[in-house]
Amino acid sequence: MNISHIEHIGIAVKNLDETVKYYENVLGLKCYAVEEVKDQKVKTAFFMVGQTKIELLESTDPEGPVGKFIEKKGEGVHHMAFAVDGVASSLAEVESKGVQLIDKAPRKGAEGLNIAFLHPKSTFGVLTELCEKPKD
Ligand code: CMX
Repeated sequence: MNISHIEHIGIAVKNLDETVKYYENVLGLKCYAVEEVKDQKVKTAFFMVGQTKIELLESTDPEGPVGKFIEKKGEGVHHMAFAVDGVASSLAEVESKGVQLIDKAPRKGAEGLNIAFLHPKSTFGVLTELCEKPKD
């Protein structure tokens, strides 16, 4: 598998608007996009930090992945996403090495990326996302 960089860090928050204010007014970052990802039951806000993004995640449904995470663990770092060359081939490789997949095949995520998640139970506690820009 070829990881080029950390594409983004996902952070679960209770209130997107309030958290965006902190990132903008205290950290001096600029929110460049807000997007609802309906099938993931989240509203997201993005900031660029070098070549890595911060993705804030507010749940739109208490039964969604971020809603359940906040209920159990509270706000905080939710996942780490690596930019890879070939999500499908990377999935096949990590599965062959015994890692449990959440997504068996790439699917569409925020910003139109092809994404797939690895289960935190087999990645030493860090929910891990592999992603890449679709090749057009
Ligand atoms: N990081 C680390 N561990 C996590 C976790 C996270 N984000 N979310 C859940 N877990 C842990 C739970 O605490 C639990 O641990 P214990 O068994 O020790 O209590 C374990 O994983 C399994 O949890 P679960 O309750 O059985 O399963 P859930 O129904 O909570 O699902 C997960 C967990 C990771 C499979 C699910 O959240 C998932 O499929 N995530 C992928 C999709 C996603 O997170 N989407 C939101 C972001 C979308 C985006 O970026 O646009």
